Amino acid sequence: MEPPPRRSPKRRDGRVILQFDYDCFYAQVHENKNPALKSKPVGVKQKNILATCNYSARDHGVRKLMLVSEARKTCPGLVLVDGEDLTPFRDVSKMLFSFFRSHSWNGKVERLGLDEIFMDVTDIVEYNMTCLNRNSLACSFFYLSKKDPERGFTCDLTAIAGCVQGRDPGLDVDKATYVRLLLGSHLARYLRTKLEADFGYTSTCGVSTNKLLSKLVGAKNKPRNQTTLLALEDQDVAAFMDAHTLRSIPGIGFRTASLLETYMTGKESAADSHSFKSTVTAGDVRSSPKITPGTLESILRGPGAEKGIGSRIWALLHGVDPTEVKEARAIPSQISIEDTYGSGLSTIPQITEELHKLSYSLIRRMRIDLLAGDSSGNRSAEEKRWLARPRTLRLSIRSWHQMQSQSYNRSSRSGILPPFVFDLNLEIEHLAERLVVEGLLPLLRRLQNEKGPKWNLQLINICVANMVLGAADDKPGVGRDIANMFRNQDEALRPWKVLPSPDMPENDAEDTTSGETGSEGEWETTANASCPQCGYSIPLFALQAHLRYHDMED
Ligand code: DCP
Ligand code: MG
Ligand code: MG
Repeated sequence: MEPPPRRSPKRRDGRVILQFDYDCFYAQVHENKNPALKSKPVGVKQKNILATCNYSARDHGVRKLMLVSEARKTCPGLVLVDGEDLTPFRDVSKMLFSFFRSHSWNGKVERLGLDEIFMDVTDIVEYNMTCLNRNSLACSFFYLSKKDPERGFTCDLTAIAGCVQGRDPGLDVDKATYVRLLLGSHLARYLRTKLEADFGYTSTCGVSTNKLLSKLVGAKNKPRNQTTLLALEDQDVAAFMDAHTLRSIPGIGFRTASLLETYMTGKESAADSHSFKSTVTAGDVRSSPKITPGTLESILRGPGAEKGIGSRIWALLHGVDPTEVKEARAIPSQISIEDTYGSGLSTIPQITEELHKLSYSLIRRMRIDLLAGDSSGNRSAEEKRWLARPRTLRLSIRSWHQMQSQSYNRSSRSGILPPFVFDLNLEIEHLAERLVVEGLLPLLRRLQNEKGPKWNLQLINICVANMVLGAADDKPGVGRDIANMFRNQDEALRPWKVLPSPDMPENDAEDTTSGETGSEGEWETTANASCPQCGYSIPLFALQAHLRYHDMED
């Protein structure tokens, strides 16, 4: 019988993909709010762990996800700021996403989590290839618009901008892949510099021909830097990939890595992702004669495994990733607002008050995200239009006894969103009050049947979903208004732009989770739980913040 094929998968290197990752993101959000922090080592705390820390703290040996107690010992001068309330991180993330989106021609700008952006800039780069002046590369002009020849920047195209990984064969303007990456590197530098100048955020970027390679290479030089992968031939890509351990390859999760490592070494690997130390490299697996796409398929087969996983992993090991950068969705699929309550909410007046605050934020957010209007804000209420109207209102809660029984699923109830919330002639304050009485309290009562008479709410999330595009509104205008909506979002979120706000204390008043409360001790259990979403083993006290991080990724 024929041996199964071990052919290298086919590479497509016609694209230019940029991957941006903001440096120590949560820490930068705090630093921009309070610039005095910039010169100090800063750790962002969620309960007893550090979600992240700035680079000054990293220079002192502090690491992401370190226990606060350990970080304090490592760096006694560490300034701790609270990271429980994700709202500011989400708002900044959205504002920066709009910045990248506004520079895209093809709309292919994808946000991964809160601090990563993929951008497919192939079309911009190809247009600029047609405009290259080979005789004066050192003073080239990079066009950012086809229509407006003055929109762009000057750059020196005799060399790649930033760091280079791989083998640089030197400039050859006839090598299309090289020229594409060269142009991509200058565009990346321009965008990073502008992001920093306009919004105060530093970032790191990877430049390559697919999402996998740009993400991997971007991590090579951090922070405030960028790296272009020059791997123009199959063997160059293989050489780059080979050094990576399996678990460090995006797209190879804990389950896949652990099954492959067991197969390769013959030893059982750790049962949970936290204690799993990846030692087998992509090169070990790729060059093993017993590995083919077929064998990978049978090793990785099992409950929940996707069909074709063998070929997909085989491709990843070779640095091949055909997945597209998804086009940015103009209309969000849902809008949700939540808060957590460290000491628990137990009475109906307390809960009603919080529901009122959340409803106010939700309606405000709906008006920012879903309303079309001109960016000058001159339109009257009658002239504004809803680009989409959500149909469903959902109330979700998490309460104490759920945490103790280690059942982390939220309880939620949904109903029809009362149409009065779309009334633009009424004040948000008034609409929020009605929404509590007519929409949310009835949903809460339905949840009470399940919970029994006593409340102890740790988290409330209210959400509108099930968007119906411009149904009752002026449909032909919707497409045109989407561009305006992006601008409106930028305007509305501008308050987050690098302005120190002396009247906003470090522990934001809206953040009800940071107070020292009677129930605090109950968080300080040493038990670990496994995250139901990613399998990551995490101390119980940190699980709530970790779950909220996943919620943000949606
Ligand atoms: N985050 C979190 N919990 C995790 C991972 C991340 O809360 N398990 C949050 C905190 C980070 C942000 O997400 O600030 C972005 O994650 P990154 O891994 O990109 O880390 P940073 O941006 O903080 O640092 P780096 O400079 O290494 O990118
Ligand atoms: Mg980051
Ligand atoms: Mg990141």
